[in-house]
Amino acid sequence: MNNIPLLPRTILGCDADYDSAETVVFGAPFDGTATYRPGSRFAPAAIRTESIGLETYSPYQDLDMPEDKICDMGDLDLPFGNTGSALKIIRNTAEAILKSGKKPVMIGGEHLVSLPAIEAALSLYPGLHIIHFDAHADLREEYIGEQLSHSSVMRRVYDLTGNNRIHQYGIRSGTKEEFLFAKKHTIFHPFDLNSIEDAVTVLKNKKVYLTIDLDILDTGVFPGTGTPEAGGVSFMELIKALIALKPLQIVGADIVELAPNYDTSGCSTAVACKVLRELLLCMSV
Ligand SMILES: [Mn+2]
Repeated sequence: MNNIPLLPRTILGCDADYDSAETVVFGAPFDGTATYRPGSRFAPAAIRTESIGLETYSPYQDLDMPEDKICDMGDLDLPFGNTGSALKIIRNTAEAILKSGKKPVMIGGEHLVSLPAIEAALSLYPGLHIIHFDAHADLREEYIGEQLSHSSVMRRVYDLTGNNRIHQYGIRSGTKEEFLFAKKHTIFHPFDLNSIEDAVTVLKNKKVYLTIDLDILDTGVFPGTGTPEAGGVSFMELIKALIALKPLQIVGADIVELAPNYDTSGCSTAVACKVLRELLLCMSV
């Protein structure tokens, strides 16, 4: 049947086939360890739908989304009640994408989904550094006895990388112990993105994984999230920081913690979708 108009089924029109793609987008709709308000499991589907309304052209980068470089795999089917199994599925997916020479871009989900994706990237690139945008330090040793929690995700990454391999930006919430830990063990840039050029300088010629917890944004810009924290960065500050990172060798990335149903205006989902477009353009064009 010809000439029947159909809406795109893929995010931002990313309909390259897997074999020819350089970047592979997939959703990880899991929110099983959310410490406060769950709902980020609905983010990948919401972003995919929202992307129908977003231009594929970025005036910030003067670039159009490429038609032949990005594949949208769809969303993983994850068992919400079994954190270990869910993380294993994500790890296997990210590892398969990386091993085929492609860059995974994951849409969470809560922030714990970043752990298996980073594990997969570390298995291929042992010297990997991590850039972490977030309102929260995520450096708790455990949360109510659980070591696998979205509030512990960067501590678990630290267990794998050791000192000075996690570059944290925008952090404005955590325990006193987490802030002390960060000052001692991570490369810590609290509150804002003003010193993003430091990461660009330090990480030149190194492999980098970028994890973006969208709650780094101010609550006025991005209220649709599980653990909102006032005092965040603006949308343009985030976009400028992403563009600043473009010279780096980013081997994988994620955006996490959109919980679309807490912002009934839909604006948070629109913001997330636009951040994703700029991220994909930075990584693929
Ligand atoms: Mn956070």
